[in-house]
Amino acid sequence: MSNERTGGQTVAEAYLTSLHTCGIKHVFANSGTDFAPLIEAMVRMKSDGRPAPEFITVPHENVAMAMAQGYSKITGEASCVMVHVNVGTANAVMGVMNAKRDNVPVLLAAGRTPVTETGHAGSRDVLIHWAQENFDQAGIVRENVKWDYELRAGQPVGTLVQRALDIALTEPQGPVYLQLPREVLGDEARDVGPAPRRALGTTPAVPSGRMIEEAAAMIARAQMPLIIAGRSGRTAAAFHGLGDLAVEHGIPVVQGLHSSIASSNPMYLGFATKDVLAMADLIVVLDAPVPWVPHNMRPRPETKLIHIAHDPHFSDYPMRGFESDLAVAGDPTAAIDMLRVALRDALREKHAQVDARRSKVSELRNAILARRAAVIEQAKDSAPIYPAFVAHALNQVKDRDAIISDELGMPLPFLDFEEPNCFLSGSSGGLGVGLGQALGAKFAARERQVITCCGDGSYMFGLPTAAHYVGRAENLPTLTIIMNNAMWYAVRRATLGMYPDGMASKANKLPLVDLTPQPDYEKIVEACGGYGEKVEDPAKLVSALERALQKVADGTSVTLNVTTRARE
Ligand SMILES: Cc1ncc(C[n+]2csc(CCOP(=O)(O)OP(=O)(O)O)c2C)c(N)n1
Ligand SMILES: [Mg+2]
Repeated sequence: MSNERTGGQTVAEAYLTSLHTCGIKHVFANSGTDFAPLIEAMVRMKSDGRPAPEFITVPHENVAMAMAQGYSKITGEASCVMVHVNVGTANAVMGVMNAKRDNVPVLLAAGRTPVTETGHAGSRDVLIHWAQENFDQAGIVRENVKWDYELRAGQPVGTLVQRALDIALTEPQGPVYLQLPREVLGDEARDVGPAPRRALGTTPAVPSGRMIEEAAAMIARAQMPLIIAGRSGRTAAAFHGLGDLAVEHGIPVVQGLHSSIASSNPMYLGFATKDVLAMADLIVVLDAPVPWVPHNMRPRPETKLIHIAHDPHFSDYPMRGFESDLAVAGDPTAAIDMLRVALRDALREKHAQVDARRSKVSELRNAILARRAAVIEQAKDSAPIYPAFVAHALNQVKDRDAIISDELGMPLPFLDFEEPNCFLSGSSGGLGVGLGQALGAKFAARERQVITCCGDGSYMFGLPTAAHYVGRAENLPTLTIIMNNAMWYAVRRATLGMYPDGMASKANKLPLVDLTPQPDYEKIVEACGGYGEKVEDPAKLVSALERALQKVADGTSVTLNVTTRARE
């Protein structure tokens, strides 16, 4: 074994080279004693001028995983996080769960505490090396990753990095986990494995033409088809393609937690409601694991249902019972294009029907917009500030391609988006992702405005000191809007939803809901070189937002602590 400068390269060096060759430019990292061979390798490689990914210091794994998500969602590329052995993995687990449900291709790597007590340069040399050994370290994350493996002595690290990324990037995409033992990283690299000869992942499977014809025929037989768009808008082509399909064929679209169509599209009807669902006699569920919540609303029993997704049965969900008449497997982006073309034939004789539908949709849309305007009108002078009014103010000041990293508090039906990849939400609800996701997005698109909208609870879950530290250290200025209702409103709503006439509904203060006394949240960013303001008066909101966005444009991170009403 040799890890002398003049000797052969170490596995750690080969690992860094392999990441670079596979297109990983940055690693969001939180280090420990297992990183010794990597840090040595980084310094060696830099002094030799050998290319390697840039490692970003992120002082909490939760923030690192959230940054990876923001980065991948904006670039469409794989991202990489590296953490310290079992304990770092434990802190990263919630991020892994979020990445799994959002289908984000993250390579999470973790060191392994040395397993030998003597005999290697990397053998145990501090007390914690005994304490940090688990019988099954990957077991901590196994349920929530697509693949996990431990690099063994003598194995080609490049082959494993490529395999990990191939699997993460293959649809349905998701996180993978690679363990890198310290002794192995410090060994001399014998066989790195061949460099990749193609783009990693696989070309997504295109839906069968026959199934698309069948879907088009079913749509043509319907009086009032409806599209429920889930995550399809994560590709720009699908975002624009769905808008074009809807307009060309007069099919209304509602969406869930993701932005899948331009808010100004004449066929866009906001979010699924009981009335909209009941109106449809055919629904196309486009890449949506949970198109509606049956406990609260469902389509009519005779309504035909078509599900289109890479895996329309969402086999990684343990329990899921949505009916379907047609399940089409394949790339939603391709499906939209194919359906748009197939519908030209299928609807050839149906102009009158399509026109009637268009005018019905336009009536419904006008009613939605009128209701929205009425809420804003009623809210405009009211303090504490209505969340809908914050959304309305934000629509006025944000750039057309501004990125919103959302985590509770902001009522989505009031936010407008015209471009794809402007709205980053989380579907699995592991709180604490908003701030880090915004940083990852800014890292990926420094030229764009990036704004976190989060509840006061979510702000604390997001580890603001760690997040604002990274914002300053990496020069990633963002705006954070705290929708501060001084409580965990979602918990209150859940209690009153389950027991509308229960004892809790009559109590003044509920246990486990209140978040007072409140910290001066706006001061936390100031401790990290940023600027903070508290906003209590709705009349001052727009000017506060404008001031904040100007400061962000000038390079300073800003937090606006907005006192909001406990309601949607
Ligand atoms: C890691 C984690 N812990 C706890 C929860 C449960 N939870 C869901 S919403 C919520 C309250 C969030 O409060 P806040 O961000 O202030 O938003 P609000 O509900 O007040 O709008 C909690 C605690 C969760 N989803 N994730
Ligand atoms: Mg709150």
